[in-house]
Amino acid sequence: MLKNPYKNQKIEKLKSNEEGNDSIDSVDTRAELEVEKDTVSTLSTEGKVLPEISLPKKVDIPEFTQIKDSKYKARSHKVRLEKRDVSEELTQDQYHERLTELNINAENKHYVLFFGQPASGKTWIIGSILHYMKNYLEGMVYLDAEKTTESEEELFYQLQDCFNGVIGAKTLTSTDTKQYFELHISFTPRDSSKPPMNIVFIDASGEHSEGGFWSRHRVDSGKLPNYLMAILESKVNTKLTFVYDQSLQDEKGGIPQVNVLNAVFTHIQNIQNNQKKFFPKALLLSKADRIFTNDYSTVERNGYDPMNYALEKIPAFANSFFNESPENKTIFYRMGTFSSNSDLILDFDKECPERLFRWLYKEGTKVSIVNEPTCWDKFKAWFKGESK
Ligand SMILES: Nc1nc2c(ncn2[C@@H]2O[C@H](COP(=O)(O)OP(=O)(O)OP(=O)(O)O)[C@@H](O)[C@H]2O)c(=O)[nH]1
Ligand SMILES: [Mg+2]
Repeated sequence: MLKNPYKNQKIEKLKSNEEGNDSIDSVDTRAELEVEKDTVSTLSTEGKVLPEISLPKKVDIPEFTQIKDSKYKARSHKVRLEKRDVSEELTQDQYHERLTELNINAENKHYVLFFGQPASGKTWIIGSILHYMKNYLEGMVYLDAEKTTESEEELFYQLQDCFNGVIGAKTLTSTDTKQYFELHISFTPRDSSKPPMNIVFIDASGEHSEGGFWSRHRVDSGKLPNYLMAILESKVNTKLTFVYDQSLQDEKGGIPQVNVLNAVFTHIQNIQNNQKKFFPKALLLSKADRIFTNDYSTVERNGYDPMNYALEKIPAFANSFFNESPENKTIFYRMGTFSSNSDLILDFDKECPERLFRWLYKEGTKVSIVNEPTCWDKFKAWFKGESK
């Protein structure tokens, strides 16, 4: 049998390397060890003498120094988180760490947070905008797997399956109170004159919005969870959406929807005042297909204007919301036709997801994704008798 004169030497080196390294390094080292084991066992099981094999090349000593150098680490062995566990609040150190991490390259990060009661439609709204981006937007859109946990990747494909009408797609369930999802989406417009945008959709459970409302019967209530606070207090660009679903009945003994929105809005005001900053905001009147079928008379009475509708339905929230800034937006948010039998979208309607995306892009990059006609274009159009 062919003897490997460097075998023990190499295993010793690898072992010491493994002891002194962090988990990612250890994975790399283990992978390297397995390669070594394979090679040796193949040789020994065959039991042949193969003089031509140039073994010294395979176990070349300089390889060890390469393993130590991070430049040469195999990227495919990077360990991914299974999920972002928020069953417990971040400790002071974790919070600090998280803030620091968020603040790196903060000006190029665009976070979008969705607040609203459980079952108000937050996850589906995220799904609809992702479906719009993937299928209709002119540009390259992908989930940045490097920054994504396994359960986020799963949710991303699950959402797409729902909107693509995949038969047997896993049904979307209420967002777990013990975890939250960050969907890191990279968008590069086809029009190279428009800036690319890295946009992160935060899907948190409605219970975490509810937690913002103080109640003597709920332990630790009256504050937002600190994993969300870290985003709000960091320097990343953050846009906020408040989701109101008129079809949800306030439960007896539960927190009325308008109180949840109000409580979150108040926390946001405190952060804005403390840090002298302003978050762009939108109020999404969700499940607008239901609004139009079940509450049409109110819509009609308010001249089909979502702002007037909100002022009539939830004045305690809407009044402050619209008086805070004329830039605060609202929309009757619909995404298509839903089956009345199951959680199935029969026809996708891109209008609202498109409007939401355009607003997010404009707020984030200060550039409109659509080319607005210039005065000259308008003049030419007028001259040709076209209306622009
Ligand atoms: N008709 C109709 N139903 C919708 C619409 N959007 C969501 N739904 C339904 O509303 C239910 C709740 O939606 P989710 O997106 O899971 O609600 P959520 O706000 O994420 O809830 P939590 O994760 O519990 O906080 C789902 O069963 C959806 O099918 C809509 O635009 N129209
Ligand atoms: Mg959800």
